[in-house]
Amino acid sequence: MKRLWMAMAATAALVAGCTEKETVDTIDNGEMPVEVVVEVLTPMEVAVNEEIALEAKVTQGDKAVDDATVEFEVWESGLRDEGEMIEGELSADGVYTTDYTFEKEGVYYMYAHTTAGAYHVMPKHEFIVGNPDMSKVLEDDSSSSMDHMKEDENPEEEKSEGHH
Ligand SMILES: [Cu+2]
Repeated sequence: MKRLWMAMAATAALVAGCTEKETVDTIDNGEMPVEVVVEVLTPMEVAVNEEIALEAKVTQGDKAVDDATVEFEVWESGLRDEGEMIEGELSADGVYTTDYTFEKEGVYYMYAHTTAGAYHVMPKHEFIVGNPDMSKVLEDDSSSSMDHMKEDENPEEEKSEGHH
């Protein structure tokens, strides 16, 4: 079981889904738009009952993006319906932050829903909070879709994320 979680953790930081808007940019200007990249800076292993910073850095090419909107969606594995959505504030060049405290040990997931211009990018991140009993962690079957997006047309793609 532990090994499975480690494998999942390795893929968790990768960018997932939500690419439908990117095509908008290619119309008319004839050049390939520069991709927006969102990197979650918060470590995967965090302490329980300790205030930490949820943090993501937004760049486009070699430029920091300071006018993006970053919403951190955080939920305990298997309990996405009970998750919360917190907007990050610009705290440094291209870096969006909010304080957060995990009050219970467990495995958690986060999407850093990031909108920058015509782009929507939402990297997924996994947290191991404290020392959870892995045998009691619920499986997380949430997809990369959310209500502001259409359903994933290709659910298989999400499962294989990280294997390219
Ligand atoms: Cu999103």
